[in-house]
Amino acid sequence: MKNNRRGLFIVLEGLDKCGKSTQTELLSEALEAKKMQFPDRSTSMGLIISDYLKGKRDINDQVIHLLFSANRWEAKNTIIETLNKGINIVCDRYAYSGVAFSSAKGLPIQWCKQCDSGLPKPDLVIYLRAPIKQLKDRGDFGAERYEKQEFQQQVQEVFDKMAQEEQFNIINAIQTKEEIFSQIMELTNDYSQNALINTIEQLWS
Ligand code: DGP
Repeated sequence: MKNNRRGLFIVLEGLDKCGKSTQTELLSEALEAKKMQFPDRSTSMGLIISDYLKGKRDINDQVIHLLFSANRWEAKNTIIETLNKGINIVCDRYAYSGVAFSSAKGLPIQWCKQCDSGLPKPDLVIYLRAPIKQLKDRGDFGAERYEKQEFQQQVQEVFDKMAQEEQFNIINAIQTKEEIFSQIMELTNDYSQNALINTIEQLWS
């Protein structure tokens, strides 16, 4: 999937503990892709976001959304340059998480989208979907600010709505990691063989 065309930009989305990170790891290895993750907690903005998520500091809803968004904007050039070098990107969360989590807190969807409007648009968005009832017992669910069953239910409603509007590819996240991965590979191969991969489009603009 390298040749002389630009790389593919693939985003994995879903609720906390849905298995995105494992699948991002597997897919980026399979595609020899650059692995990315938002929030990127390694930048100075990412460190503030991380403290917020861990409950070490409080920040109002609009300000934290703008920080999450800025954390994506600071990666814009890296995304474009990587794709233009013919390298694929597999990304754990992107602007769709911004809309789902911030609008579940009551911020207007349009306002949330506007902050990320103009970022590079992914070629494929894969939504790992599972009922929160089946995710809440995984790992250390509850360790971070948003990991509460009722809140995640609201986040899921926004993801489900966006899945239709934005043509997400939905995969049932209640399967073995091998089953999920094989479905992700099938989607990716299909897209890579059949889609016209032209210039990088802009998100929501
Ligand atoms: P993790 O993917 O485990 O690093 O967790 C990141 C958390 O932050 C997760 O609960 C989703 C949430 N999140 C990601 N992007 C945004 C955003 O733009 N706005 C808000 N409010 N939350 C976000």
